[in-house]
Amino acid sequence: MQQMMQESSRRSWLKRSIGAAGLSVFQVAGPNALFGQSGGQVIPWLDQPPPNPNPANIGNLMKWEELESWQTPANRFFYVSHFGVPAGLNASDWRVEFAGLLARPRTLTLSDIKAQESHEVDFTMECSGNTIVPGVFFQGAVGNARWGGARLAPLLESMNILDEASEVVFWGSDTGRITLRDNVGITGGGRTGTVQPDSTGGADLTITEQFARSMTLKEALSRDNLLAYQMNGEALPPEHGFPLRLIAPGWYGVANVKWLTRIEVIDRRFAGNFMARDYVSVRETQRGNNETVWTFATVGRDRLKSAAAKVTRLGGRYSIMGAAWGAPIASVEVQIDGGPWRPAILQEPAGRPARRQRDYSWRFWTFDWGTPPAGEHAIVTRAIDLEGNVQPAANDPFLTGRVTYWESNGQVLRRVLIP
Ligand SMILES: Nc1nc2c(c(=O)[nH]1)N[C@H]1C(S)=C(S)[C@@H](COP(=O)(O)O)O[C@H]1N2
Ligand SMILES: [Mo]
Repeated sequence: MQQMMQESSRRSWLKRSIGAAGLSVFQVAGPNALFGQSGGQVIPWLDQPPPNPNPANIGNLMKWEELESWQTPANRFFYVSHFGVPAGLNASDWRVEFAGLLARPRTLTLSDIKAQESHEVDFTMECSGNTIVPGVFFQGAVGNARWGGARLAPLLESMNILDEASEVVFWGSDTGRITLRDNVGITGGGRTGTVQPDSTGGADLTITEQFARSMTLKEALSRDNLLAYQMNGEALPPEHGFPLRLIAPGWYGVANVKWLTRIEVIDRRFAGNFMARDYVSVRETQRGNNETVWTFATVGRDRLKSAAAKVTRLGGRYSIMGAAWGAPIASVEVQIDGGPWRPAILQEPAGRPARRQRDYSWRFWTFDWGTPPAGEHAIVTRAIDLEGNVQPAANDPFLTGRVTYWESNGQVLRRVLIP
């Protein structure tokens, strides 16, 4: 992910966007009943995202102009696999070990998990690396699927969680080499680590680390968390965690550990690579008299967000369509060329299930733009959740205080040229 932003610099982006502007209107026409439209010609955004900078580990990034279905087909759902897809995934001998502070720990097969009562949750998953630079850059690492599996909480509880337990670690089977700077201790590299002197007179330690993420025990025991083996009613595809993954609705993608092999209950904070070094939001804040305080927070729960997906033209009239997610959505508003905020209409597309205990899936919305004047226009949207929280402006001090790009849920500005 680090690499993703470096290579997606503003400058290289701008070059490409000038090229894209020359295209003017292209034809991505087709029926679009989903957004309450019978058809229409899609006007491509002037600000196109850069190509996927890391195709080995990131794929199927959504093209917003092509957003058509409320449920994202599994074979078009983005994936982020930091260490690639593990080789030799096999359902028949898959085991998930429950370990640590449990009085009656067990190791379960996939059949054991499937023998539990099955549940489904519609959950829009977004990678917290999805990032905006106002007006220029937006990534398509977001999708909505119906995940199916067994509830985690009753399984954990059946193994008698010990009193001192406070945290649960979810381990994937995938591993990668991780370098810790200046970290060589008295035992050197251990059995498998390698030690490399660095330029500052210290030494770097490189070890093989398993992908892992943790939650507090209370968070892990949420009734919504699933040990999932299904995506949209089918077995999970390999790139999405086959045969078993954690689905933690309401959390950013990184918490949803794929290729799950071990669930460990511990009595302290877990500080693995993806909790404490990567996927850490760093912010600079001012306190009192020019005192600068840096804060560090691991990426956690989803944040309220919306984006325009596309502008379409039908019979001389223009519409804007998009999505809102990250929290239960109350409304979405659209601002054009810095004018007043105006309400969009929330859609209830066919195929959307009756409301369940908590809604974790995106809402689509439409906005009747009428007949805007020819020329370039800027479109900004903001979502408002059921508690009245408003998606922050891109220049909100909370967002601009950050020096990392994680959890960029600021209002997204898109540019379009009306011919
Ligand atoms: N084991 C494992 N789980 C993982 C990852 C990973 O690299 N390894 N990537 C995480 C990240 S950063 C994201 S955004 C989501 C993406 O889920 P998907 O690939 O099914 O879309 O998976 C998460 N779970
Ligand atoms: Mo991610």
